[in-house]
Amino acid sequence: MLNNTEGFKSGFISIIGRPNVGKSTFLNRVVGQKIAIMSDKPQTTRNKVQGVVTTDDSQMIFIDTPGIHKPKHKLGDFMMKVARNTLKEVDAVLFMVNADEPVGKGDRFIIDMLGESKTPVILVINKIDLIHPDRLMEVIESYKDLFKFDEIVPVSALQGNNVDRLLDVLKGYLPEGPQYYPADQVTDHPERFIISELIREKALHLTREEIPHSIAVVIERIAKREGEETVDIQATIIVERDSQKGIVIGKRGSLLKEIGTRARKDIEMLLGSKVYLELWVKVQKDWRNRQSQLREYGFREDEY
Ligand SMILES: Nc1nc2c(ncn2[C@@H]2O[C@H](COP(=O)(O)OP(=O)(O)OP(=O)(O)O)[C@@H](O)[C@H]2O)c(=O)[nH]1
Ligand SMILES: [Mg+2]
Repeated sequence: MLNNTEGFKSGFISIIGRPNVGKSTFLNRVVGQKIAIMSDKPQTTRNKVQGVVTTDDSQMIFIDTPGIHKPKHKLGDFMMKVARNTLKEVDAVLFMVNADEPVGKGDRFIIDMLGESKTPVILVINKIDLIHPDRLMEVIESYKDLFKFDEIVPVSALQGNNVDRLLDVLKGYLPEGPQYYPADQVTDHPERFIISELIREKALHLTREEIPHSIAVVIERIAKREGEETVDIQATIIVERDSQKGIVIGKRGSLLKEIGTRARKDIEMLLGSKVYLELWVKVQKDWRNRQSQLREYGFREDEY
């Protein structure tokens, strides 16, 4: 903790919602840097990802969480525990929904969860760019009576509409407190984790059906070349079946190459140096249901 100036506001804010509503897009938008991966596949985020936003008179620590869904694997159980546990330790909750979808069973489930806590809850209606402005009132109405929301704020995380207003509103709910992180720090996640996520993101974007969900990425080695600006990275993409391995590698290695090319660009942006990325693919049968594998790939319950 760096100081405890009077009048300075700070706090932790959980972003919670169904898969795919735009939680990670919102996090990246407010911190102004890509720290959480995004995709149009549900259940993209698997761990909690913290993003820090510091202004002259406040510091907000946002916690992006895995989308709430019915778990079908041990990995899913882990993801739901992560999302639920963040609710206990925060000063405010952003409950995010998609303006372009009707209230669903998943939303009601989350609302029941929120009922257990005394923390302020702000309903964030995201993706307003997808609906006609005339429909907005109707969408707000459909949520208004489901819960005693402290505020309802419509935004577009993708385009940035109304995001500043949401931050202003949110500040009003934060207690006075210290600056927890240095002003220039945007996340507490190690680079190693973000690098593995960026590789996973490209694999998600380039595959379909069950494959995106079957992928994990393990970084084997990161080393800066002596006397050069180049960083060598070796990573393994884990899949669950032999058939998936073939698909991820692609014809004569074409898909794996494309994943590597796209990931390298993002990693170079992150590290600010040239990157030489080497990717391997390995089968680990049914890893999403194996506790030991989950631990090895970084899904450690004792850390949450
Ligand atoms: N049109 C539009 N699309 C958006 C907006 N915000 C997010 N998206 C898109 O919605 C999809 C899901 O975004 P994510 O940020 O990965 O969603 P998430 O809620 O983190 O999803 P999970 O991690 O799976 O729970 C992506 O294709 C985004 O580009 C928005 O404001 N408008
Ligand atoms: Mg996400």
